[in-house]
Amino acid sequence: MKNATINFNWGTGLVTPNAADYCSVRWIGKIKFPTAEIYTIYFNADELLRVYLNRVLIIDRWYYSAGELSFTVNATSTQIHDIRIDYGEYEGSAYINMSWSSASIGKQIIPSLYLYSVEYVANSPYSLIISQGDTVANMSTAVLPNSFKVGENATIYIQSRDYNGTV
Ligand SMILES: [Ca+2]
Repeated sequence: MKNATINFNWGTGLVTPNAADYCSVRWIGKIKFPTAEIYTIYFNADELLRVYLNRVLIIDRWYYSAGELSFTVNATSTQIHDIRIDYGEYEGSAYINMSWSSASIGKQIIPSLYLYSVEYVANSPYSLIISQGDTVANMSTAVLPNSFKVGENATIYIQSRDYNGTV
């Protein structure tokens, strides 16, 4: 799904096509700045949030919280930056928006004109079709190893099933 801007207020309604709570959304794209100056980028979100700019983790609030966080970018008008936004919702109200401001631009939702989508795999010969269904917790199973040891890798198998028992 492509979104023109990051500006959502779901209230207590559905965040994804199937879930209002205990869900997450990832946006991956590129961002360009219209002028060469220092920008402040604002994220106002309820509740979990991670933001990567040029593959560097800038905001790391992956726990229950809400409200606004910001960082600054010394921007040029030519460079295009990678941006990744991970958002998660536990319960209750849910929202996220992404704004910017600079000396010449008042605080505003970052316009779609400066946001670009990217494809995961360019020129792939394969088409990818994903069918989404509701996962039912009490029909799903997790298989754990007999023991865990600190410092050693462990493998956990999780099979989620829908109401029909379909894996
Ligand atoms: Ca919430």
